[in-house]
Amino acid sequence: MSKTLVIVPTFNERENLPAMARRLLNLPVPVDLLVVDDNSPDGTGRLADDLAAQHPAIHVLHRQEKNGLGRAYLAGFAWALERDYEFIMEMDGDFSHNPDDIPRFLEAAQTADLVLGSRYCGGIRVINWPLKRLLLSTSAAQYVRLITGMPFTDPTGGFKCFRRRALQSIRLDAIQSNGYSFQIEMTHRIWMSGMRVAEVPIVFTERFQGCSKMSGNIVWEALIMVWSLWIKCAFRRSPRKLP
Ligand SMILES: Nc1nc2c(ncn2[C@@H]2O[C@H](COP(=O)(O)OP(=O)(O)OP(=O)(O)O)[C@@H](O)[C@H]2O)c(=O)[nH]1
Ligand SMILES: [Mg+2]
Repeated sequence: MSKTLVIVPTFNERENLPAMARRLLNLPVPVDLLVVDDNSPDGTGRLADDLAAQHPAIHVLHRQEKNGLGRAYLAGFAWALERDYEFIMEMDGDFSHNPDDIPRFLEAAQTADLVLGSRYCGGIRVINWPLKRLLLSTSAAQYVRLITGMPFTDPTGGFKCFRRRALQSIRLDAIQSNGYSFQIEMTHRIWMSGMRVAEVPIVFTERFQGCSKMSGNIVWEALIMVWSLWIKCAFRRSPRKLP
């Protein structure tokens, strides 16, 4: 068993999953893969089972219905914490995130509890997005920073590496949000608990295969949730100092 688990949530990713698994297994650092599939109608779950039967480093969690990215990750985190993984990663299964970046996350995680992949530190690195979507994402990043005080350049990003202790420092069963706001809420809780958070630059490439699950609801959820995070931590805009 590797010390690193890469959790990939999937919903209708059959075109991407075999290539993704191959790329992960061929990295210069050993990683295990956990596919969390929400009963994809295109048979991604069965495909994942076939891959898992061939490779001991591949595991699959099946969930009965499509329940959003956040719930899928929470199930994956619980699975990881029941085992001995030290580095627990989130990554999209549509190649928007480049698996070759994983060693840089692991290097940064030697001295951090949470490493965020950032599309926006030191410039903008997003490929194949319409201007409208880029503006939505960069404005959301500034909005989150303004309200919560979190000094990170890309708080809605979904390419991340958690140290085991970072996930253990928060109550995972209290996480409420699901879409983009899930990413913001996880980072906010860990940052507020006094853990060390680092950023590594990444290039984000919009999917070439399969279909998008982005919706207006996800955006609204994030806009509102940011205020509730700030209120819940008694209007504090900086983390507590650890003893
Ligand atoms: N298990 C599970 N996976 C999901 C769900 N929604 C999305 N995913 C997966 O999460 C990853 C990111 O989802 P995307 O569809 O790329 O969502 P997005 O990045 O917001 O949208 P686009 O990049 O525009 O396609 C992909 O691997 C999806 O298959 C869900 O409800 N359940
Ligand atoms: Mg995507």
